[in-house]
Amino acid sequence: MDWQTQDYGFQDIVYQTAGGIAKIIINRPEVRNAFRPQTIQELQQAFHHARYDEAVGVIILTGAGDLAFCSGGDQRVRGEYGYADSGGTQHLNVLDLQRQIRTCPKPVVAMVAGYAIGGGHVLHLVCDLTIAADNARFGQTGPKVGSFDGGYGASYLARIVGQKKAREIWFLCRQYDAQQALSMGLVNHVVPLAELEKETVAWCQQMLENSPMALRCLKAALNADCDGQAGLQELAGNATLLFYMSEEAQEGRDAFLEKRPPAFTKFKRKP
Ligand code: 2NE
Repeated sequence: MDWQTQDYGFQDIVYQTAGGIAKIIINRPEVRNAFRPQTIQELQQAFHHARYDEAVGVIILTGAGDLAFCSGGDQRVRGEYGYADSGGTQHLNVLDLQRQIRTCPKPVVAMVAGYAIGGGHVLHLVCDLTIAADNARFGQTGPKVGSFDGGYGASYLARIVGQKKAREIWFLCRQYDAQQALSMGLVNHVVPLAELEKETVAWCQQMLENSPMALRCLKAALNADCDGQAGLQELAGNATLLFYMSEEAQEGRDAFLEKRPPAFTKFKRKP
């Protein structure tokens, strides 16, 4: 792929595009791509760009280098109630990023080489698909380092791997290799490290051939199963979007603007 780096002034991440795909790379390999608040803010901006870029249909989230996808929150800037930004304010803003990935109407694919650990494991988890290299290692560390993610990191994990396995992953803080992750449904596919990007791009290109609206609604529908009223809102937002595109809805708008009664009788009541 002829990746074009988009210059948004990012320091902790790299944002690239090519052939309808946006690739967002966490670029802090010296700390196994751990995130600090600035990293999360830049990731949020990058996902915003990818969402609103009509040329982008699929998004890849990955980490720089072969050693890690992401090792979670940067423990060096962890304060008394969150991760400190350059002004000293402490955040847990990765939770906002998780929701942004979930509600992004385009498929998000985690491309994992090396460690996806702690909050980095949850980031791959909330992506729609995960393609793993054969050197990938997965796990949670919270109970070892004085942290936990009781949101998607717990409940969505349990939806994917089952309650017993989710408790094992969190309570014992073990690491699992790519084949183990595949066997418990944590990842979609495992490939040799050298083929990771080629294979991930192939999966993205196959999705790009399919109906964007169908993919969008399916993502919202699959989310709605887990996300309660927020999930229903997301799904229903797509129903409203589709309705707005119809002649029937546009008749209501036009009638208001033209100061006349709406002529809805011409629209069939479908069985
Ligand atoms: C990721 C892992 C397993 C890698 O091990 P290894 O042996 O390959 O590398 P090493 O030597 O541990 O790490 C290389 C350098 O990266 C730093 C290390 O301190 C080391 O630095 P130097 O000694 O070279 O100076 N590094 C790695 N991960 C870091 C991190 N998260 N923060 C700051 N520096 C980090 C191994 O490094 C590991 O287990 N890392 C810690 C994983 C972890 O516990 N993450 C936090 C979980 S809590 C969380 O993410 C979270 C949450 O639970 C809820 C809300 C928000 C965040």
